[in-house]
Amino acid sequence: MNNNNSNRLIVVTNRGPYNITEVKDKWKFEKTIGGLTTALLPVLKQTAGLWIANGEPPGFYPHSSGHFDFDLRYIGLTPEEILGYYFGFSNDALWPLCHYFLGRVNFNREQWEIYEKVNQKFAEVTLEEAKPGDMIWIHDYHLARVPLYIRAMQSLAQIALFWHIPFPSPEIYRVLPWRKEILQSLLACNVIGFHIPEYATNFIESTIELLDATIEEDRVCYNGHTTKVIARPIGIDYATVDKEARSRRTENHIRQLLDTLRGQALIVGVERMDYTKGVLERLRGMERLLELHPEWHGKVTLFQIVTPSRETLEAYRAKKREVDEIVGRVNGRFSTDVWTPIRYLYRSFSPSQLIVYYRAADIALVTPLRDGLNLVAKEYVASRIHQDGTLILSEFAGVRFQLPEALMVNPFSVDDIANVLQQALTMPKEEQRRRMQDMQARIKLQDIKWWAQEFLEQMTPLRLPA
Ligand code: GDG
Repeated sequence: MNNNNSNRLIVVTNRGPYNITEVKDKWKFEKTIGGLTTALLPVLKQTAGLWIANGEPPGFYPHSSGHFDFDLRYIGLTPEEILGYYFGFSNDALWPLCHYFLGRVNFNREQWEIYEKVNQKFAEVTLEEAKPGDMIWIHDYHLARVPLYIRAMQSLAQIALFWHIPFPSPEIYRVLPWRKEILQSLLACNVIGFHIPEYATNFIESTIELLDATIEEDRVCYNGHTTKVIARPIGIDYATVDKEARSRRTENHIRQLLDTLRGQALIVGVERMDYTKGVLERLRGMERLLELHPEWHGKVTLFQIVTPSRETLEAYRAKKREVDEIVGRVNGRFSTDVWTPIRYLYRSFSPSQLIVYYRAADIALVTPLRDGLNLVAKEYVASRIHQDGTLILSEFAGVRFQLPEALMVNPFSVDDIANVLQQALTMPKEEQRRRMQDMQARIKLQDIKWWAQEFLEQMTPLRLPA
């Protein structure tokens, strides 16, 4: 429980920042993987607040335990709850819907009811911890019903929510059977944030169309309450990435990696295994490049890192099988005694290992079919300490607005991917530098601290320490 008198930041997320296990009577804390953890850890460290999430073992882990600089409370959910709320309604309904994959959407009333129950549980735990004046910052589509439950129990609560994935156009959104319930809850927030103006506009238009809400400047008015809607793309911890990219350890690992390539150009792709990330299409694009440009045979390698994700869902297991198959096909077609065009790494890496790949790669191929923002693109840019290298970026990633100097590609077009790869492989260093410098300047300025500050400023006098 919080005995501190000052107002504090309470972050509420589905997944916690650490996997906690007991090893020889001692707690072992292992960082979890994903965009949200990467982004929020530095914010929580700075504000010394409280992080509430689903996690095991349930309980309260005070910052005084010395493991981290903030308090942590884990809610233990049952396997049935996780199945219905997380794998079910969150990732088999909302996730595909918001990423415009209507064919993959699976609506199920039982899962919705479990989602409701779990969201209510999150709200109750949050109010057990929150004191008047604390700022409650909820994250993402897993917890869309939490604001309404909190508001019903605590009418003066300060509630913000950041939606990390796309908010689809009203035409897509209104397919959702519980479209009104989700919107009504989001409008119980004081502030709701999206990465880019397009998602904010989609949200506002949906509230007008489905709830008859009214708009006053950047606020949506509904049911006697107003909600401020803002668009701020999440940032990365630029300084930390930059420092790691310059370290001697990174330098040594890059040398070892490049030795294995003997002067070949290196392309890198990094993502969770997810059908939205366009890995399959990208591998086909690589295949097309090798068909169209035999001059690159033996001279270019794609390192495709894929982190296992949501393996309980058949859609994710099926995607992995397809990726395995195409890697085998392309390598079977083009490999020689001394060259393998695609090196496919299906496992997790540490952040510093990822930075080695970013720094070593001449090209980053970031081609999601739809992505809320995309942090990998930013991490690649931040790692380029010599200000060279080329970022190839999907037209359907939210981050395109912050990185317009990237080479844009239509990830659905295999030919476009091949052509843009050819353009990147032949881009003069001077042009690479011009583009990279501009991107770095923006990503450095609009880093994670900037994002958190911009968001928190909308709420209370709560500020990050300088
Ligand atoms: C959601 C939205 C939005 C990846 N593999 C490993 C690893 N990662 C890290 C990357 C990056 C993060 O995970 C992935 O972030 P993305 O933004 O690319 O994608 P999502 O996980 O889908 O994130 C997305 C984000 O939320 C933030 O709002 O940008 O649009 O979908 O940081 O480096 N990290 C480690 N090992 C790996 O193997 N340690």
